[in-house]
Amino acid sequence: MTTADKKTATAIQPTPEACATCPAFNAGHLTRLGITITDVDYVIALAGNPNTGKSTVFNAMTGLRQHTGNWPGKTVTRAEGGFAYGDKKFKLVDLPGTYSLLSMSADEEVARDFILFGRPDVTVIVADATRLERNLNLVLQVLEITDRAVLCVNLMDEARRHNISVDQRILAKELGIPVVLTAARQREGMDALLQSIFEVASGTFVCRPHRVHTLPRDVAEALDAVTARVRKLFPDLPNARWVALRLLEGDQRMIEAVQSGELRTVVSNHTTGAPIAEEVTA
Ligand SMILES: Nc1nc2c(ncn2[C@@H]2O[C@H](COP(=O)(O)OP(=O)(O)OP(=O)(O)O)[C@@H](O)[C@H]2O)c(=O)[nH]1
Ligand SMILES: [Mg+2]
Repeated sequence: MTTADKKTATAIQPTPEACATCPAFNAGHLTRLGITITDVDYVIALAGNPNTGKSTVFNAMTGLRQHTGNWPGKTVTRAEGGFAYGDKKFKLVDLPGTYSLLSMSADEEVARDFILFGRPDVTVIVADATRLERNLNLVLQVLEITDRAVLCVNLMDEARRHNISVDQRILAKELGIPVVLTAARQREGMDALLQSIFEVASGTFVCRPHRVHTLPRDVAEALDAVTARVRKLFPDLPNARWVALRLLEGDQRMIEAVQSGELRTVVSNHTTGAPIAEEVTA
């Protein structure tokens, strides 16, 4: 570890007498690495609707001070920070809020492009427990494109205040991914969230995401054919099927990105880790 690393890393050490089931012991596994994101084992994306607490989770895990506040649209570029948990190092990517992977606004596109083309090892979807139904739209879209996701149902303190209860077990069973209930501002549930991220990233927990398979046969055949052509044009493209689906739907923005080759730039920006605007304060 370099001197700079030591400066940005803050660890909570477990006391020798702590037992493995108590929160103090579990918190001891987390080392906040701040802006130190070299030699990481896994990349974790923080996605979710605007104003659900993504940056609050990011700050709790990295020790950084990404801007938070009680209105949607605060995070407009992606921000990156690090933490260590167990024996692994993680890069955590805080994304702008987005309602849908089909959204068009510039900051939502930043989130969409990273989720689709950034090849995160785990996508954590942070949802608002008081607006769960609306938030599940993005969850289902993300589960269409990745096998490795965790649902973080945040703002549980607000939900309790409004007498809303969330059945974590049924939700996890129906979605096929780990579900963690949190109140990130109070750091409630952060240990369980870290544990789920670790398990999904390391393959200890294998997700079986809920997917809708109702395409008519002719549409499915057309989709296969277009997907094959997209793959041929852009061999490094993750989620070629999703892109093909957009093209078949006549998504003008995607048609232009394919025709102009912009899609290639988006993908190479993510695969080469091209520098992006930093928005974090150590
Ligand atoms: N009561 C409560 N408030 C929370 C919780 N988590 C975050 N907040 C607050 O909710 C507001 C939004 O939090 P942010 O972390 O900025 O949300 P975000 O998802 O990053 O927002 P965008 O970047 O705009 O998408 C802030 O005022 C936080 O302090 C929580 O668990 N309970
Ligand atoms: Mg934010």
